[in-house]
Amino acid sequence: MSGFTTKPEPVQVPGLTHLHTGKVRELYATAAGELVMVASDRVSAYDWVLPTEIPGKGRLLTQLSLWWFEQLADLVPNHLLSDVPPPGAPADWEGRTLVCRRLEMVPVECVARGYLTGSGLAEYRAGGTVCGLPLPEGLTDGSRLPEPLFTPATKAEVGEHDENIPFEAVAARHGAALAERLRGLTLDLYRRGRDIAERSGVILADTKFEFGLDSTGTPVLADEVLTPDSSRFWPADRWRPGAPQPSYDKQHIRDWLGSPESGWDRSGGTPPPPLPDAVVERTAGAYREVYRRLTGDAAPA
Ligand code: PZK
Repeated sequence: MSGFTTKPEPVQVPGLTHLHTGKVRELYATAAGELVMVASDRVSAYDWVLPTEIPGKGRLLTQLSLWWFEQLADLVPNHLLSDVPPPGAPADWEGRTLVCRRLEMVPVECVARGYLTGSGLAEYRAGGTVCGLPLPEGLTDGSRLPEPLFTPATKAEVGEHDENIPFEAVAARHGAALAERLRGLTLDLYRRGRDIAERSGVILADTKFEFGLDSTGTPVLADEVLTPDSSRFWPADRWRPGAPQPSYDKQHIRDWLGSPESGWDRSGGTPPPPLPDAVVERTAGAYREVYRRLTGDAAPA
């Protein structure tokens, strides 16, 4: 297990009901029944929420998600209602708050993979498949897949890893029609994101979407989209299949936590130590760089 070193106390706002503390976000409901997602500057690595924040991360990921929702809007309706914090919200919620339609969430992580790594690579090494889908021989960590795959997963309990499941399990649980629709949407969204990122010299290796159903049963794109917290982004000019690829955002954190300087034993069950200022700065710079590359604009202040 793992998680928080100390779980943060959520900010209380009159008129909002706090629903949930995620690893890096807070979820509230308005009296009118809308949802309010507030992104913090918290960061996770190796399944821990680190004791050190990355200044500006919450705003940057929120603005990136908003930008992507626009890029994807013609493919599927989404849950966004507003980016204006509710009345009475703290001033520092500006830019990191999304007001959303409350949906009946489909409890399936809709993952698309265009490259082989992570849990997909582990399953491939064990038996040549990913989510039961057969793949050609000879693929390695970071290989581009012949076609993007829909590799659904079930959300695990807090502290556990999501479990990859076959498409048939989604169909059995949620009906073939919805399963096929989610697969089609996930792959369409992935291909759009991949193509946009590719033009910026960024590889979108894989990503996770979440969908909810509106009152008519129509799938609606929810959660955050195509952020570094829901996706693997790799700098294209450093792509070398055969070993773990450097991650755009968290590489400096992982490198430092894995180095003798941190003094941390990843498998020892003890929480990770605070990050040095230089690692915080480099990580904040990496987030700004991926934002600038993808959107073409300077990162939000
Ligand atoms: C919903 N989460 C995850 C998000 C957190 C946790 N549109 C929606 N309708 C109903 N439920 C959700 C959504 C969305 N998105 C999302 N849990 C429920 C989550 C943000 C912060 F702490």
